[in-house]
Amino acid sequence: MKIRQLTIAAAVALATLGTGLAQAQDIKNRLIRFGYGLNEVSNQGRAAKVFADEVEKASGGKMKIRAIGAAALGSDVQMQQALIGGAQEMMVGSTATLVGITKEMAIWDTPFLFNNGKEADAVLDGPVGQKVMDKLQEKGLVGLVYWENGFRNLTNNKRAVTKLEDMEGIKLRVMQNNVFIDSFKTLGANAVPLPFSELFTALETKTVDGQENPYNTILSSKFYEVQKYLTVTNHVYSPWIVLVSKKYWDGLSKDEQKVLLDAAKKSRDFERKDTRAEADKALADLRAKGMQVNELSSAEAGRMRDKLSAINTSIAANVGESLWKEVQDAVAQARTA
Ligand code: TK8
Repeated sequence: MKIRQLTIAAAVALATLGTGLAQAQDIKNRLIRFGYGLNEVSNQGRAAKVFADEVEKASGGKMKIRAIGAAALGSDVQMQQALIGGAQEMMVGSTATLVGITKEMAIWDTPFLFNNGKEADAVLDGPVGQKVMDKLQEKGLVGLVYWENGFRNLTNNKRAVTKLEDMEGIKLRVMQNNVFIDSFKTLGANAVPLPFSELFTALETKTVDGQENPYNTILSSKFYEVQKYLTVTNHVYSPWIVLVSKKYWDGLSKDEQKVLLDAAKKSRDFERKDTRAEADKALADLRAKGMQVNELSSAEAGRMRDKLSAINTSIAANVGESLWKEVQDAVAQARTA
């Protein structure tokens, strides 16, 4: 008897060892669709793969992420709605397209809010970043982490934009968000909100003259094929946010939630490193692909900045003065850290 019990105990111990810790945890077989807008060969695609691998590893192969890029599951806005309704489990996309759902998200659209990635990380990963993220819950979304989309720069096919007046009349695609529409109207452009998934075609067919996105995206989405001029404006830092459907999240065990959150954090750390390393190379690549790149003189950059500061008042009013102040304080703190 004794020996038999021992044998069973040994077998159980071996099985646990073999499949890892996941065995002892409350983890079921799960298939999770994780949608994103850019190509597989992009910073977004690479980080989605890291996320998928981490989830698989931490769950002992039980939780599988099916990462689906190129907006094959829909644009950011469509995916957000699918998550809220419970028809899709996860996505990563722009915070800017969430403003219609959670107005506080507009704080991240403040022009020239961050000077560099270090400031962005400190504020987004800090208490105020979490607070804004948590606002999504009452709307049916759970935010896990912020990834870096990056500092946005302007491209167009009409003319080299070297001064404020050059923006006049340029039909510029912007994200579906009032702060972006107002920002570019203020600068004199004709702002046209469109989903990212329609952007390449809109540029190709000349429905719009230009757009603005980080270097990495201009490269990975091949906008250089349909855009001649690039102006280094760095006018705003865009985060991406990794989201889970709240309906789906609430049905997961604590262990399963932890697998997703831990993997999301690992993917974030990878993504920011990768994105920054790529951004350093992307501008040279875009030049090599034939784009005509120009920087703004500091006087012109200053004029643009001054014009855009008019937007701040309306952002503060929309997100609430106290949140506005909290974010300003957090930025100031990150700046002196
Ligand atoms: C990709 C978008 C993109 C964003 C945009 O789905 O819409 O211009 O910068 O990264 O989220």
